[in-house]
Amino acid sequence: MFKKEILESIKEFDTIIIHRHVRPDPDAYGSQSGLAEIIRSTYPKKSVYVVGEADPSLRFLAELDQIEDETFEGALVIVCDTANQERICDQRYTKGKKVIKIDHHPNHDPYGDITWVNTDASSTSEMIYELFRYGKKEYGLVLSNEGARLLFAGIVGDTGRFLFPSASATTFQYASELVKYNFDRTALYDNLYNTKHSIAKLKGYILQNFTVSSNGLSTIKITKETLQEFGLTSRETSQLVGVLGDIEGIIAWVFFIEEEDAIRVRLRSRGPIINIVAQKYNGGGHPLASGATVYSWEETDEVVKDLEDVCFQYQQK
Ligand SMILES: [Mn+2]
Repeated sequence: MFKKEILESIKEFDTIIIHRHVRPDPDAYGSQSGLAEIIRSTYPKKSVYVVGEADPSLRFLAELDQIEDETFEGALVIVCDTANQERICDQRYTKGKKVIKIDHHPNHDPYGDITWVNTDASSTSEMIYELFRYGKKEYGLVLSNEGARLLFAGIVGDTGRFLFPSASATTFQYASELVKYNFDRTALYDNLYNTKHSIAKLKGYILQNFTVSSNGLSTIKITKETLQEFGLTSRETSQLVGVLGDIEGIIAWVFFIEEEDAIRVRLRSRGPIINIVAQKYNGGGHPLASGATVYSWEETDEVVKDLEDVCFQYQQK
């Protein structure tokens, strides 16, 4: 139903502007640019733009467009992979005539004129591929090799290379269809999983220093000084959060990364529902992978206490 409405809107508008979340990841880039690629290939006469702040480490996926405010007048705006309005990168999305939300995070903020949310989807890129499959015949949608590369990258990124429980039979089916397109998968993986020396060394530091509580919680605190010592920014550490995922006895873990004026909280779990804790501390996300923000080290102790409770409850089951 939503898919039909979305495709009708795409057909109707001449200018389509596609957004995604701040601090983009491969799924944000993949769904945004993959959808743009489908629309451009299908309707060459339409003006399609992808907007938001660029992330240099994801430039191999796509280049973004710089557009004037006026471009938004009468335009269709599609926001991919973004649960809440504050996280939409480029807040001019409100200037469009119609807004569509396409996302796979819990729908706490159902913004937009059309909201298509599927929390069972591994990634928004998977949903975009589903949209393509749905409209292939009736709307004559075209998916180029480049579009397939982008969507595949998004799925790979959000499933941790098909490792997370979110990778369903549908995910594998779509992936098997996407790899039939002609793109260089090896080059894509090389770009996605190319580790800088500084990141590799911080990874070593984390693996040497982690601890585990009796409830199975591991807590990692990375201060500004540590970041400086390793020559890294807070943003660059995001790819390290999975590093404790396969360690015996750890059922949930949290990274506190000190930034200029806040402490970023990255939460991961192998069972306990941790997004309820994230929501309590200016954040949110998926039940087993979410993020939050606190403003002092005292507050991080509160977060740890809440997480210990959640892990304790989980262990009682
Ligand atoms: Mn995503």
